[in-house]
Amino acid sequence: MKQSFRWFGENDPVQLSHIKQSGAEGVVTALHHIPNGEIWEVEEIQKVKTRINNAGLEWVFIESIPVHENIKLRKGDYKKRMENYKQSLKNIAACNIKNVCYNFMPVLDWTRTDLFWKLGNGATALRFDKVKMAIFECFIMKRKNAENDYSKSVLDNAKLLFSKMTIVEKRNLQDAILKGLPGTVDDLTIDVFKAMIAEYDGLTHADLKANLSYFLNAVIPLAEELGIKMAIHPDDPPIDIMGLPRIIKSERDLEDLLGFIDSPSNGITFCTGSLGANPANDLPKMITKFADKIHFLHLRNVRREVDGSFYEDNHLEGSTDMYKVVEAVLKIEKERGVNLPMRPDHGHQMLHDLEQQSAYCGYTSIGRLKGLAEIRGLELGIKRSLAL
Ligand code: DNO
Repeated sequence: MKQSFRWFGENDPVQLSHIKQSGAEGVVTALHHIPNGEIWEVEEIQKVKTRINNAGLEWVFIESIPVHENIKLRKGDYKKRMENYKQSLKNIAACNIKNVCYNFMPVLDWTRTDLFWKLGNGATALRFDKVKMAIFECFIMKRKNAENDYSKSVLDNAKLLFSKMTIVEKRNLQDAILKGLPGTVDDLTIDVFKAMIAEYDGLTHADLKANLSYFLNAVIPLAEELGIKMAIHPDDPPIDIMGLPRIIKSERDLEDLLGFIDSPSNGITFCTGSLGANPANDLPKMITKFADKIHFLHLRNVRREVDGSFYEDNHLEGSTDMYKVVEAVLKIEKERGVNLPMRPDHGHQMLHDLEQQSAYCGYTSIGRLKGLAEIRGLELGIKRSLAL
């Protein structure tokens, strides 16, 4: 695996010089200052690339060139937005960057209810709590018919917890969902959020899949011509939330995606955290099955709970057998003769990072460093023992 670290650009407290010290050789980043749907100009791309190279690192994956909402909806100026997307692909290829991660989640990208959930050892983790999600949907944003999407026991717990929450706790929950997470495109208010959701009224899973297929059939031939690998990120969490359809949650969804257009450029970001939150997903089996369509790896481990909640555990613990995952990855790498870019993804906030409030949630340096180090050791051990 090509060990990498995500970097959020100039304002990221984790600097390129820190990433270099982690032992990673690759950087994963995006032009975060360019509004979603606009063209990435060569000059801007080159500036970031040069900074990364000057730090002795390589820009191994773009995460992400976001897909504009109008493309997901196939509405309004979606044709212009698709042309912009294609132009951005041409421009990154001109800078010799050939790997692009993207997602097709409506309105929200990744979602958590707790950004600083205390672990027993004093560190904090990201958490998705089903009961808190129900509180947000049913009692804070008051989405019509939201109650129908939750079991009676979750709703009962939600009512009880909501009655005890302080104003600050309610505000923190709202902020965690609407504007807490790094890498997401917008900071949203409830009103704007409701209006964005309303755009999806009546849009089914099949419709959204058709729109994804339409998008891919427009961009993948160009990507293939340019030698670019597109790698879709699975939905996180892998369930429908806010009444919105989510379509990249399971093995079946990934089969559908690959069937939309057969090309080496139509591939997957295999995120063991997102896919691992769905208990039906057998991750090592899926790695073996989708072998040559996996272009990028996000390795992290969530611990699932019975009601559908989960939190980000240590990278080698949690509900996913990371040994089996890395073993499967190393086998497909050997067969394909590739070294796949991997980033350790969400780490715990711990040690000195607990005092550094400016660090991005899930993207502090020490927690990710620990995750990377653990996975690096696991990789070495498996390689040696299997003589890979
Ligand atoms: C969260 C990330 C996601 C991911 C996008 C890719 O930590 O994995 O925000 O970057 O979904 O488009």
